[in-house]
Amino acid sequence: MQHDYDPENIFAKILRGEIPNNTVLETEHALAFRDIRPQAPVHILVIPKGPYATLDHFCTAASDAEIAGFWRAVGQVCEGAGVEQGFRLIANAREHGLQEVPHFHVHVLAGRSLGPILS
Ligand code: IU
Repeated sequence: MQHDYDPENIFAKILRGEIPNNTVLETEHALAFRDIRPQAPVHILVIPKGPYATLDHFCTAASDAEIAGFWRAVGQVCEGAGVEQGFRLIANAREHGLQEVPHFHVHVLAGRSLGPILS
């Protein structure tokens, strides 16, 4: 599958320092920051630093070091403050996944009971 990446998307601008963000964690391969429209008391987005549009793009095209570094950062966020009672990860992709920002990101939601998503 061909994966296109738009370098002008908002998260690319955040990574280039062109737009401010509320950083929670920054590592060699990942940036974690607070969502501007939080859906839970804890709503953190974790993004890889490389130019990947979706989870499938990232997991098929990124290096092992990038993949390991990214998921290690997700793990650190999921051990952070406010996540002790559990969390949910969401990764939306493309049109049917209602992905708004075309730079791969994982939502970490926590801080309240999140309710069922599958019935
Ligand atoms: P989605 O998975 O692409 O649908 O989610 C994008 C998220 O990015 C969404 O929750 C927005 O509130 C969030 N966001 C942000 O944190 N900062 C921004 O400048 C923009 C979107 I635009």
